[in-house]
Amino acid sequence: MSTRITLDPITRIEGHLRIDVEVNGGKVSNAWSSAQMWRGIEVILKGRPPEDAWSFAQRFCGVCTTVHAISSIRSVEHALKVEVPLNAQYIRNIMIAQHSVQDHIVHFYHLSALDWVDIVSALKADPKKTAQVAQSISDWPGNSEKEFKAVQDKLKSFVAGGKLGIFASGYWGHPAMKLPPEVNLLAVAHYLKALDYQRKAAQAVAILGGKNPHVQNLVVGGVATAINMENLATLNMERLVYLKTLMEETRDFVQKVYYPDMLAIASAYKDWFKYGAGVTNYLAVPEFPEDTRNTKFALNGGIITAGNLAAMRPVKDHHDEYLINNVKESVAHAWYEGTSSLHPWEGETKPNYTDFKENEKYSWCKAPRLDGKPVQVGPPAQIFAAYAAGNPKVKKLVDSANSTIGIGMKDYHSTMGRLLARAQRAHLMADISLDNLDKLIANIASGDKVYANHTEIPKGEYRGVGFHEAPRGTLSHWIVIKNRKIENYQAVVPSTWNASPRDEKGALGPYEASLVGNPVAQADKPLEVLRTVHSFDPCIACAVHAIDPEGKEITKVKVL
Ligand code: NFE
Ligand code: MG
Repeated sequence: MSTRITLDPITRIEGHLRIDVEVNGGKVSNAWSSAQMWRGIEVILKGRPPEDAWSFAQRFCGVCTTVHAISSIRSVEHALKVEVPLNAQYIRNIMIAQHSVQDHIVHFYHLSALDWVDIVSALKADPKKTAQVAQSISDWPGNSEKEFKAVQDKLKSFVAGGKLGIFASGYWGHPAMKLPPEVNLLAVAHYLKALDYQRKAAQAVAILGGKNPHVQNLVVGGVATAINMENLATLNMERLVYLKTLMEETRDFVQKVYYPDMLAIASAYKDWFKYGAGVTNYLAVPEFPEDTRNTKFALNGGIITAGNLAAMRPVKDHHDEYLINNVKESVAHAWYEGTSSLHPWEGETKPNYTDFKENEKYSWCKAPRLDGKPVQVGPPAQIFAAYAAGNPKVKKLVDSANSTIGIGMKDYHSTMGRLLARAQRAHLMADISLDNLDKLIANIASGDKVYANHTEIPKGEYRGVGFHEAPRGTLSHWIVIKNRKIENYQAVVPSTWNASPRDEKGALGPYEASLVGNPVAQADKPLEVLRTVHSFDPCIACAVHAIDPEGKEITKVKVL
């Protein structure tokens, strides 16, 4: 007999997501992903000046704010063939890398760790043994018995007072929770520490961007971060040194706390490398430009079909014609008029809400497809592309993790693979941030003080696309400019690719496909479903860019 479970809303994500699964014999046999909010910012952008687009577009989301500003400004620069001075590229690179560091720390500890870590079990831990475990996997100075004891005492007082607060109503004691009490206490302590370190990364973004979330320092053709080493200006030596200190602290947290914790959790839950593969076509674009025309990058991009790394098709730059020509968004099962599948430059956003109809329309999320196929985006795609291209830094990091855990590249097509690849990406981002800071300082020292190429929007018609490899994967903003105004604007966002509903051919989107085959031990506590959905780090504001529609009351499972 099959059981239908509706999880609505899924929590510990951004936005409003409903997931429906059918469970047969303790396994998921079918799944639907339904984005439950609509914003319509693509519509708001029409008719506005292209030079303002980035400032509106980054309001798609309050989580990955910087990324929409970057993609948007790149779309205008691409349309008008504007080069970006090196100082501006380095400043943008530091902002986006630090944004990723912040985003990945929050995802691991605050949004997904509690799917694997049993808070209540941490009460039974011996803090001394916890310190021994922690010190055996990392030399981070914060891992002391005193620290772990203090966290446990705090937790005990919460529980004694009946106030678990943010930790209330979790699936504590669930049979799928497997960590020993000592590791659970370690993770709870780091959960709390992570709050401080994510803030430091956000501060680094704000130093350069003027504000976080939502940076203020972009202009078409560069940045508006004035460089003046002699006087007090936006960016002087004092600010650069402070930035470096913050970025070194977060690097140490990522590499000596987050990364070892990730390896420990992956080793304890090795069975989760078997579940959650779903769509094994992947896309990543290259990121962290090192020239003025977006043709040379620190991290590789590529297209992988049916999980075949050996046949990876590199995406060498942000002008890749195959990629530009082969993206389409289907609305066959999405709450928009018609059943079309359109290229983003011809894309339409005409809402048509019908309520949840599983065989017809059931989501606000469009279904992007590459060459007609569903594609998974996100950290595994970037790790696969860079690994297959032989990127030495990526290979070294990944090979070492694989030998520690006892896995191979094929294991990354999974729920745990997604978490591991994200931690690897965070590890790389922490170094890339500091590397770009060194490059910025060296470039300024060489006498280059240019931070923008002044750009006027010309008359006529132009089309552009701005690619960016965001924390959740490949982001693209598509713009059509006509007579100095935005004629059309479409964003195809990482969570749109991954949260997408079925397309006109009935092919499941990545969330949906990844759930099929997942175990579910207790239908009223579908922890395993959450593990897989959370592994993508969903962001529905991005995916649908909310008016909450008046949803009908449905059978709900309360989830943490
Ligand atoms: Ni709103 Fe986002 C990222 C973008 S969505 S979080 O990363 O773009 O997937
Ligand atoms: Mg869109």
